[in-house]
Amino acid sequence: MYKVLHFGDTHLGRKHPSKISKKRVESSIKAFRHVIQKAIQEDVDFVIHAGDVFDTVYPWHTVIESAKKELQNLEEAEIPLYCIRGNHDRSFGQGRSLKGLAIEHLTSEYIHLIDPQASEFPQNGYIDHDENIRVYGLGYHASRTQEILREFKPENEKFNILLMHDFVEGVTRSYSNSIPKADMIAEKDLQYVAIGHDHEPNPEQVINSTTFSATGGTVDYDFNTTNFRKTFNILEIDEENQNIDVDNHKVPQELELRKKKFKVGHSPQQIRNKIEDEIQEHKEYAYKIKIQGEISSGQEIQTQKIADEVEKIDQVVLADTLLDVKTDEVEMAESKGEGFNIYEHLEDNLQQNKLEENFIQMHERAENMLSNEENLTRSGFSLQKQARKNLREKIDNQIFGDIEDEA
Ligand SMILES: [Mn+2]
Repeated sequence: MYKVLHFGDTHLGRKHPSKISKKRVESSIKAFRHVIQKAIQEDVDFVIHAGDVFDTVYPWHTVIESAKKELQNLEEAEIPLYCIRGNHDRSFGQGRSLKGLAIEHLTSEYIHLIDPQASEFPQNGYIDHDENIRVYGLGYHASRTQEILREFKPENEKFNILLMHDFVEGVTRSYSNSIPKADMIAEKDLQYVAIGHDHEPNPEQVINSTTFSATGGTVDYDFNTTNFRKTFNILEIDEENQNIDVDNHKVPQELELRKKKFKVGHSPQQIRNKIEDEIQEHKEYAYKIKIQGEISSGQEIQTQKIADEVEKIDQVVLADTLLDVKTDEVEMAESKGEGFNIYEHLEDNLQQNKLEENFIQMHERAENMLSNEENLTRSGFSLQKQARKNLREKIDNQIFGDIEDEA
């Protein structure tokens, strides 16, 4: 029997939103600490991390130091960690060679970065934990992942675990046809597939005797629109009968984003009182306050005063006020603080005609492409020609239907 801890998408050093970057960075480290401490308490045999250890290849140097400190506790408990490179753990240097940076600072005999090039998988893509368990690791390889996995065939008598970092159709959310499919992976002789990349956790699934699990992240990534659970798994593996018990646990958050709606007419003080009533002592909060309703023309709502009043509460580190009000003449939507928010704009304006979901997906797709440095020009700010073309085609498809299928 083996006990294993599986987590991922820890995004250490995540700074967004910049107004509370320090709090956010601390919160990413606290979540990481919580999970590592659990591994030690539970005395697991080893830990697996499914990618995006760091949020960026250049985090604050204190972030790398903190990560090392937490991992040193793991090392002292003699618990090995097997991890892979997520899309946030990668960067490309001259000649398109892969550079490691932040993640490569994590060197110790107990930390194993399984990091094969696409062409090296599976030969250099695994580590034998011992004579019973083999851990395959495939980092983020963008559109190549599906093809790499199609060719892959584990040939051994061991209990095989695969760490991967991508969406998987049939298990996670999916935005494209080029992502690997769970059914295809389930044809291989794999017992457990640990999936990173999707920050929304998905309950484990057994397909053709392969257990798939995507735990999601340990911190709130976008800190704006989504509110996914933050989780990790503790696995109990019976390697002889190839049986796995998956126990999903919550990662507590000491910094929480809350959204709250108020009707027009509440005073800043009233809003503050309402919020004060619901906060807990040992936590910190960022509040997004939406004021909704109808106002007569000329009537003003003091968004900044509301934010200021709410920020007077000790545990509130950030408050933003958004207006969603109607007047007789024009519809207004004004935001204070961080400025224009595309998700909220889409949410507010597209609900009625059901385009909302489509537009959010398009935006997410563009954002995903922009977060992959392979798609970017030298400057690192804009998409290369080919990537632009791909994006345009995909968006065309989304708007006008799948043209290829009709041909
Ligand atoms: Mn991620």
